[in-house]
Amino acid sequence: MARLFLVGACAVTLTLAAAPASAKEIVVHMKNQGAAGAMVFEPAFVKAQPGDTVRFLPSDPSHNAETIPTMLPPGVAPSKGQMNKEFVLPVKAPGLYGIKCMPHYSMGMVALVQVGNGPSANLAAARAAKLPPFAAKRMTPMLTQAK
Ligand SMILES: [Cu+2]
Repeated sequence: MARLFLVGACAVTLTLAAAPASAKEIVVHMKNQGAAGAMVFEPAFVKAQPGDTVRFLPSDPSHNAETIPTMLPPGVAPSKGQMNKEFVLPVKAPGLYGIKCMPHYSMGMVALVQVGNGPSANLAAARAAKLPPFAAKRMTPMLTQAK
């Protein structure tokens, strides 16, 4: 009986460790028209904590979300969502994650996800990344706010 109780207590501990009570779900819409203009992620600058879920939704057609390889925390592999499909960005490692929509990258359709409170290990690298001019125009103010 005592042994069963211990096993139960361990299972509860493991469950709590896997899914922190504070884990949040953050939704980013992929839109043809938003407050910041045409072809936008909304919101475009997102702050998350490790273990949160960042969900990119195809609110309008003809978009995708994928990581910008030069704007990822050290050791994080690039990931890519399909066209017109939801994309869930894995945010386990702290740092900055640059996101683009492939068809509208040159039109400035980019987002930035800051995971953790900073300072991000890849802040300098992310600021140094070369982006197409319209993408850089939207990304630069977000990188200025990012820590
Ligand atoms: Cu797009």
